[in-house]
This record gives sequence, structure tokens and C-alpha cells, in this order.
Amino acid sequence: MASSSRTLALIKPDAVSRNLTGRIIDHILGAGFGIVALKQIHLGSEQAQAFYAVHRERPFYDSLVEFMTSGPTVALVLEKQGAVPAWRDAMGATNPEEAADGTIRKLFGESVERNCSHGSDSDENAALEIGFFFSTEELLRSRSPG
Ligand code: IDP
Ligand code: MG
Repeated sequence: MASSSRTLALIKPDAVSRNLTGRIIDHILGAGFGIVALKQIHLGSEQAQAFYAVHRERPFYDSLVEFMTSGPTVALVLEKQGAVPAWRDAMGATNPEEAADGTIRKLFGESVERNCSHGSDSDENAALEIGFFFSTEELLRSRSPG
């Protein structure tokens, strides 16, 4: 049987500021993910710029950085078999208008930018993004219940 893998999830500032953190965590647990690590952090501009560096040439980059620094974000390391695609399925499409019914972005997203959540797009990027938010020590100390 394949072993579980990890992904980085963010509950973005639009959702944290609307007090949706608990509902989104319920959704995460209901979908069968283990939570390996979790923290709330208010990103600074340099951190948000670095996290989204892959998008730096896109027209929405400056706005995205401003949004991501507008208030606290909740970062989680999630564990499940096929965690990367499973979490992207649970979030739904980037644009909430195009997201499937029952997904987090469909339920709670306000716009293509203010779409509540982030998920890594590959196992390789998941490892990099987990390292962006969590130290090795934080990850060693935590263990998901599953
Ligand atoms: P993803 O979050 O579904 O992986 P990406 O294309 O990687 O989508 O974009 C990163 C984030 O940038 C999105 O989650 C969203 O917040 C924002 N974004 C993406 N496309 C647009 C756009 O066309 N206008 C404004 N913001 C966007
Ligand atoms: Mg992406």
C-alpha cells in the first residue's frame, strides 16, 4: 500500500479575517487529512514576494502580495495518501466561480484572488513550501494522529 505524503495548505487572509479558519479546518479533517503542523503567521512583503516568486511577472503579482500581507494567514502541513492532488481537489479551481460544488473555494471564495486557500502543486513544491513555513524541528516534534 502506498504511504501517505504531505502538502502545504494555507488559509489565506480573506478567510482568516472572516473567521472561517475553524470551518475550513473542519473541512480538512472531514476530508481525511491528518494535520502534521499548524501555525498562524502575518506575512511580511518580502515573505509574500518570495512565496509567490513564480508569479512575479504576472499582472496580478503586486495585488496578490498586498492581499497576502493584509492580515494573518494560517499555514498547515497536511498528510494523506496523494496529499497534493487530494488537497487541490478539496480546494477546487483557482477561480471560485469555476470551482466544483462543495469545494472550499466554491463555498467560501470571494474572487479569483481572494480564494481562501493555497495548496502546493507538486510533491517537489510541497517540500519547498513546507520548508518555507516550518522548521525541521517543528516538523520533527509533530505527528499526525492517523
Ligand atoms: P492556485 O492557487 O490555484 O495554485 P495560481 O495560478 O498558482 O493558482 O495563482 C496563485 C494565486 O494567485 C491564486 O490562488 C490567486 O490568489 C491569485 N491569482 C491567480 N490568478 C489570478 C488572477 O487572474 N487575478 C488575480 N489573482 C489571481
Ligand atoms: Mg499555484
